[in-house]
Amino acid sequence: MADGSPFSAPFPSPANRRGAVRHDWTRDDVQDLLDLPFPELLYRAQTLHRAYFDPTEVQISTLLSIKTGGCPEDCAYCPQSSRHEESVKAERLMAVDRVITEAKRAKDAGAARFCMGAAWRSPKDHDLETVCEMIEGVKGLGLETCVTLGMLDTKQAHRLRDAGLDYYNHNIDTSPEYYGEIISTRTWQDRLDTLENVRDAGINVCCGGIVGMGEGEGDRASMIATLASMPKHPESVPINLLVRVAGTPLGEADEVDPIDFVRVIATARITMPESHVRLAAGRENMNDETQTLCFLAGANSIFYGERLLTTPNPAATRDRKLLDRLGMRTTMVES
Ligand code: SAM
Ligand code: DTB
Ligand code: SF4
Repeated sequence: MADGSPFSAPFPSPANRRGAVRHDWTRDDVQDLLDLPFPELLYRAQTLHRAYFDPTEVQISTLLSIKTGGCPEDCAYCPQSSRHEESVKAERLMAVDRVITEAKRAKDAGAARFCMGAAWRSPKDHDLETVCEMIEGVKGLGLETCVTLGMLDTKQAHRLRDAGLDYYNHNIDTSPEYYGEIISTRTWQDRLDTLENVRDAGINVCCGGIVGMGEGEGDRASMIATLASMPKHPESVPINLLVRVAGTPLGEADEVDPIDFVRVIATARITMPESHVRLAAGRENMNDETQTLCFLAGANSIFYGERLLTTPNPAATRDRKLLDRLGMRTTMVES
């Protein structure tokens, strides 16, 4: 909890937190939470949120696509896969100085973390060296660093750790049961292996999933149970609402009931109370009231800035206005 918050006093001190954090969540346990009456679910989520965080504070991360398009993988949701009809145009890996310029801009706009994404199955060794230069440069600005580069082996994870990387993003995306409907070019076990390599290298883990890919409610429970039963919970848990991009197999997926989406956020908050739960992709198509419910359900991180990787995100001015209306503030960066 940040020092100096006018709200510090009423929150329970760490000594007063109720119970140990659980790592044995089953799909049924999570389903029971998802099925709670909405007021009860939100009450539980808010109670835990307050025990661990200042509920008026939101962490902000800015994304940059450092290598766009031309990806050989077949993730059904992703506009960067070269296997889909209208995938985005493939570009080369960005130059280091351009990345640093973008990171400075993000810092000036108030971001605490700079996340760099590459449309790779896994990084090639010479590209990884360039990414390490980017990490060193971005860290030099006083920003936290995060990258998402696809699958990593142990050696690559250690190389990133040595470059000073703070977070690695690698999502499980959905439940183990539904996974095969979404991706065929890498296995569920491949995902878990990368996550383990990142964890073992001592890098913080950013791992979440996507809601709205045609999954059943049971899949949502199973996805959250998978995350919440990890021996150490991911430090950041991005919950993405599918951005439906025309030309991808999920371009015409059914809309998600906003209340159901808020339920997923609340369930992530309850099961992983120490983690930052990010209201990630999908805010561009969400009204202020739904986003507000997400914050009330325990979301305490957002992607900030006009673009995600290839798709639009709300303008920073709209986000500032909403946070001001709510009397909320962003986590400040030490510099
Ligand atoms: N290529 C790397 C990989 O897949 O691991 C890194 C980049 S990839 C774009 C990172 C994550 O973005 C995906 O795992 C997925 O969860 C999320 N994502 C991609 N397209 C999305 C979409 N249309 N809507 C919501 N989330 C999306
Ligand atoms: C995450 O969970 N969501 C971000 C980030 N991690 C890399 C990506 C969202 C991508 C949305 C589609 C796009 O802009 O291409
Ligand atoms: Fe490639 Fe990542 Fe998109 Fe999958 S999600 S197609 S691996 S960029």
